[in-house]
Amino acid sequence: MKTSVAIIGAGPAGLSLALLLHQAGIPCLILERHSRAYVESRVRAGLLEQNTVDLFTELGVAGRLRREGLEHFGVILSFEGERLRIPFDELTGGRHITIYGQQEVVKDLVAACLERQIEIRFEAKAWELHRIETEAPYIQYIQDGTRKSLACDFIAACDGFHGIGRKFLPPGSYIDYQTSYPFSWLGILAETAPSSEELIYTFHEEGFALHSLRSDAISRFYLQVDNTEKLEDWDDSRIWESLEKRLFTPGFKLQTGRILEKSITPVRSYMTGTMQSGRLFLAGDAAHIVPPTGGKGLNLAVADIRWLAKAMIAFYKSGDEQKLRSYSQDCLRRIWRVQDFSHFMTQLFHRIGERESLEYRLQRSKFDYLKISRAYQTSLAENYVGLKEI
Ligand code: FAS
Ligand code: PHB
Repeated sequence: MKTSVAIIGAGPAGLSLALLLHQAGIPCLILERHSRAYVESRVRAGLLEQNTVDLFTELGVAGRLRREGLEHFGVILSFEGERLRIPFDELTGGRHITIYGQQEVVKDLVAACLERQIEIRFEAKAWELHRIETEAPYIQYIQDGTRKSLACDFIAACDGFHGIGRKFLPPGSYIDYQTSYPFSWLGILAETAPSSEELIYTFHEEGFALHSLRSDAISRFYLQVDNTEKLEDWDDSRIWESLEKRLFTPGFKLQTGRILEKSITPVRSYMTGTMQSGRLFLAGDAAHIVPPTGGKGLNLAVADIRWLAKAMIAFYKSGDEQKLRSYSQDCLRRIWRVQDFSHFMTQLFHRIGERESLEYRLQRSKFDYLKISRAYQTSLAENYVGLKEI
């Protein structure tokens, strides 16, 4: 079996790449280790930058997103109960974000791929990559207990942080940058009306919390927890009590309800110094992880794909290999910017030091400066909604 571009992973990165290549008439095929039901049910991100929505619109897959997605023109930052609203649209010439669950994005992209006869082989686990330094690489994968091969011109490893793509970059060919924060995020999806029309990021001496939403009947919350904590340490009442405390401000009423889903995700930064070797290209979480505080993971994956699709299309249409050669540095400009912004938001809102520690004083100072500086608010706003170009 041969295709032009073999894509590993049916997440936002792999699916978007397949749709862009198909739109340009370039054959591709996706190998996905899990079932369709599994990938469409994973509850993860929810914040889409305008660039991401624009890409999905260009691909003709944004119909439901535009009907059901929630456009937000501002965000609320809170520090020990003091609220500050950042009006994105005023500060960035009208740019804004859309709240729409990642599982809904994946459902829309999978449906579009299947409608357009883009082949996705579910429950097909890529196992080994071969001859990536030649013009005829191939993937060995396992499906239905049988080892199979897929020959191709290019391998796009869109297989996430725990995928195999990174493992096949030549040892010593790249620098690993990484840091783990001393806390994780406990995320819940709750059957309750949002307690605020906009997202609220809050610093509290007990820890960070985030109020997000999915619809007028579903809310999404996150709590900072220690890395040693497990889901069983957090029953529903403890979760609601903590959210109540951390989101408190006079007049605020937290709406509670049935918790539909719970997960704990470590907060970390990771990235490789290069995202390619020969005919192997990495995109999305396969190449980088950012702290979720900036709501960037999915958006960064889609930003990589814009570059990768452009490079592959140039190769197939005119034999031009320049964009393939510059793929990593084209992506890395935005990735470093997003790493820095995500680190800034993480440092600002999570409990790191004790009260009156240096860390706490610096956090307090940042928030006080945000309150008085339009320039500082504009910097935060343009990074939060996503830079148009970088
Ligand atoms: P993905 O991980 O989404 O997709 C990779 C795909 O490759 C998966 O379907 C996997 O099954 C498949 N795969 C892996 N190995 C394979 C193999 N060997 N063969 C075949 N297929 C293989 N980002 C935010 O912005 N905000 C959030 O709140 C947020 N919360 C998150 C919570 C969790 C629990 C996790 C894990 C991530 C979260 N993220 C969040 C980040 C997340 O949204 C990612 O950035 C986004 O999924 C990246 O998309 P992809 O790069 O496509 O990777
Ligand atoms: C979400 O709604 O899942 C979400 C929103 C903003 C973030 C992280 C997650 O920074």
